[in-house]
Amino acid sequence: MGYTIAQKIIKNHLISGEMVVGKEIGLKIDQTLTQDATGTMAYLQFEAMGIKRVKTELSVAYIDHNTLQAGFENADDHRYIQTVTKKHGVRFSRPGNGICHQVHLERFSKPGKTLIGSDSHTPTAGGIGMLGMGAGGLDVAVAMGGGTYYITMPKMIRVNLLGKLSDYVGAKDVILEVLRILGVKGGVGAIVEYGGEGVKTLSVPQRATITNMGAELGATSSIFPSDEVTKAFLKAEGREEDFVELSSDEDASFDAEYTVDLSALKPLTACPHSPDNVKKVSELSGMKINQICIGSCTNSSMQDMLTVAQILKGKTVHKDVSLSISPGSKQVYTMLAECGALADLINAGARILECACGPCIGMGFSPQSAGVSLRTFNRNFLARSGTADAQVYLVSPETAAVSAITGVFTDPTTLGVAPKIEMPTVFKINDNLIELPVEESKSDEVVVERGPNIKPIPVGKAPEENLSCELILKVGDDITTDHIMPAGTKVLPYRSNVPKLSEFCFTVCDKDFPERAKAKGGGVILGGMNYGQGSSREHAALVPLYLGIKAVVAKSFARIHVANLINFGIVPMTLKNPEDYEKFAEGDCIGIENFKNAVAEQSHATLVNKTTGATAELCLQLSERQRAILLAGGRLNYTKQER
Ligand code: MIC
Ligand code: SF4
Repeated sequence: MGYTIAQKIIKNHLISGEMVVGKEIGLKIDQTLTQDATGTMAYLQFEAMGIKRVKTELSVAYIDHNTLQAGFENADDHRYIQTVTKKHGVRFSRPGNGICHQVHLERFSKPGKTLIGSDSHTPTAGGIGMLGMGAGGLDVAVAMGGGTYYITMPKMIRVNLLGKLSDYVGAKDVILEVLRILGVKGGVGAIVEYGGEGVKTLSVPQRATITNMGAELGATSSIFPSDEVTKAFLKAEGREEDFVELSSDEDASFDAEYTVDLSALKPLTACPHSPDNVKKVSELSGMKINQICIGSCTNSSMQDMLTVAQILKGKTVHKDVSLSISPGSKQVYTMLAECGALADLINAGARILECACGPCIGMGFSPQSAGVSLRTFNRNFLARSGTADAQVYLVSPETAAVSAITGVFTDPTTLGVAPKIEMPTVFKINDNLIELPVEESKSDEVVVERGPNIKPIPVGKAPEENLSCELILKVGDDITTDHIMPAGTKVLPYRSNVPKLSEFCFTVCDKDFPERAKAKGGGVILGGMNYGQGSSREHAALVPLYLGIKAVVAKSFARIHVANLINFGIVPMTLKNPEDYEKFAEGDCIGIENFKNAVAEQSHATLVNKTTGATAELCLQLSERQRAILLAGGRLNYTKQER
């Protein structure tokens, strides 16, 4: 039987395990990327491993998240990343060069190769036929050191694209439609491959919009074939030699198949507070809007920006709307300036921001109280914008730009024929903001600079023989890492300072949680389905570890988060019968007899509610390697023991 695109790449990079769905496999990683909000931790961990030089084909450190620099903290972390990468062989993309996924797509991504990044939207590279996966910073550090990256062998989902997008319907509407069909848990344990005759009608940046938001499906990755369109993109980037053709075999088999007819698609929006809460824009038409933000790694390419500029040209942004625009990269920004489209945006009244994550991660542009904000981003989780009662809707650049003029939710297709944009066939290439590392022989001369904001990383402990503690927090379904460890202007500066970060842990759900956890010395958390969806931030495991969390019991977990929990020695367990969730209340005394032994070798354990006498069966779905990591109290201890 033939292979899918992802199976071919996996086969070429397989180091350990069998390609059997659900089994753990180890992969060789060709490239890594980090960003600054997760990068400081990743490089601290890389340093702790004592490896002199990265062993990947290419590793890049981007500065794009914490660029507000309201205090010294971010600038200090940037300096640390700049010096540590120079020493150890990593390229450094300076602030101002753009958002990691956009720049990586333009300058470094290669069809057929593997990439892991300490950011959940690393599958953006799937737009070019690369297998990109989000991972915790520690996993990225290990891969930089030449270590294997472990995942569960995913099943394969195929989405067949038919026809061609109509005027004013964008690639964003395609992925919103897939999210409508599959939901935020629909891609868990799977790689989504796009195929069908509609593929060739989509440019690489459009494909990347679709693979980017595969993260919101919970998918391990998403991928497109590498074809003539890919070749033309690489040629425009002056990298034609990186092209290889890639498609799935005729007889490749998929675990599930879906079809999206591009020609029939209408503009869509994801309503608050989940990317799968999808409706037609027309259903909301006329709703008053306070703010619009265009940009992020989902929708900030030259094509997106030219589309927006064409719509705004000669118009004025509605008086009650504040519009921000963040181009995705320096390449896009420069080209916009040179072709005059930037002037069209400025003239219309858009507030132009630097090419960085910005409002997407709550770094500025928080909406007014209960404000309605339309964003071309990928996440509309509760409070992520920085305003607790804001109503964030995810839309395409087309819908955003048209609504910016009218001031109300507007279906852009009601405007009829869209103005045509001229896409350049050659892009502006200038990698002057990518700093190269020093040669290995000179690495001793580089002094790594560490600011006072960098605090030691908490280290886990081996599980206790018998677990006995409090159920310190009970939360519902689809808890995101933005609930566990919020971001935004007040919190992001402390990404390298876990004690300070702990003051914000879970405060979106329960403002007393940090104090309570500290006073009680931690305990166990009970969650619902898809616990830990969203970001790759390992802080969502590190900070609970610091607060004394020993285990998390949930109905199910998100992929990257469960790997992060294990990496830091917090034991993830699932409820065998999800209804047992009701048998436990916050504050109950709970226990697991022979806990350590269960972690070491049992697939089941019994959770006892000592307050009520109720019990629940728990499943420990762990590989031998994961058990060994947990018994060592986390991956750093485990790696030290291994040497
Ligand atoms: C996000 O979009 O949530 C982030 C910020 O890019 C995160 C990484 C982080 O928390 O630093 C992600 O998606 O992994
Ligand atoms: Fe940055 Fe937003 Fe993309 Fe995360 S989702 S990498 S915060 S632009």
